Amino acid sequence: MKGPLFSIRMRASRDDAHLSGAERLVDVSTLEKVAAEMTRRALQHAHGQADCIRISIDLVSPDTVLILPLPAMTTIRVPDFRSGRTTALNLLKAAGVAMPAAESALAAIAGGASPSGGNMRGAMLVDAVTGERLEPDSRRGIRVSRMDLTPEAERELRLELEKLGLDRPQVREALVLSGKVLAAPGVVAELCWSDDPDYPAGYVAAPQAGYVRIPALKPLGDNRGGRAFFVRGNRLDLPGLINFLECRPVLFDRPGRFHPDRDMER
Ligand code: WAQ
Ligand code: MG
Repeated sequence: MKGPLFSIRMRASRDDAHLSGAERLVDVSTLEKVAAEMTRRALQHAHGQADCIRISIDLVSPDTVLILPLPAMTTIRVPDFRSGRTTALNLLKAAGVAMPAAESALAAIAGGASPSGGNMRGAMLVDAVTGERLEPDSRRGIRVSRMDLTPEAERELRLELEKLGLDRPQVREALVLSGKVLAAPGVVAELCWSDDPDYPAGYVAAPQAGYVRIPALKPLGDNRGGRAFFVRGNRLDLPGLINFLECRPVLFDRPGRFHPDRDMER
């Protein structure tokens, strides 16, 4: 990467409902290419073609960029999505999330976490002890932005993922997003699954466990998905946390460790 970094963000909607979004941090020589890729992606989304696509580009001030390694990654094999959800709840519990809080967040994602019953554009913020939802706008949620891989880290990551048969944009983007979420002050865990009806996988991420993939967290064909960030701490600075997640530029300069696949515990 040469010269100053730019944050480039895309969001696409149809009939005012969120369709897709993307966020990258790139140098000026890459901006046009990424803008074109984002446009194509918005037009080809599995939920349908967008009628509104917004792309914003902002210069990032170099002294605010945090440089981190990606989290470690594991896959836990599960026979079906119900076992996947049980596995997710157990991982959240191990990360310090109270079981009722984990269960209610999982149920919210499963049922469409926006007040309209649809998917949120961003993530829920959930109190890990009480289960209370803390995001100021529960339709929009918290949108994590301004994070990316360096080009070298991207090459290395793709080589490693390729060996595992996992070199897909969904996996790369989710790893990057979870890496930023785990670096946020007060976050103890994340739960996520895709909103793409053809993509049933999701993950739980936590500081100790890293990024734990779960190949099925919903039935195929289901177009609901979402994210919950679990937070705790008696002096939690909510505005500071939201500002970090939405605005602090974070670049990942190397992959984390890759642990062998495991089978779910019975
Ligand atoms: N910030 C906060 N929440 C987001 C963001 C973001 N930048 N992007 C998406 N979300 C929320 C939003 O509610 C989406 O509906 C939901 O997450 C799912 O987003 O095989 O593809 O982009 O290891 O559909 C995970 C498993 C795939 C990958 C996740 O998410 C694997 C995925 P999607
Ligand atoms: Mg999606």
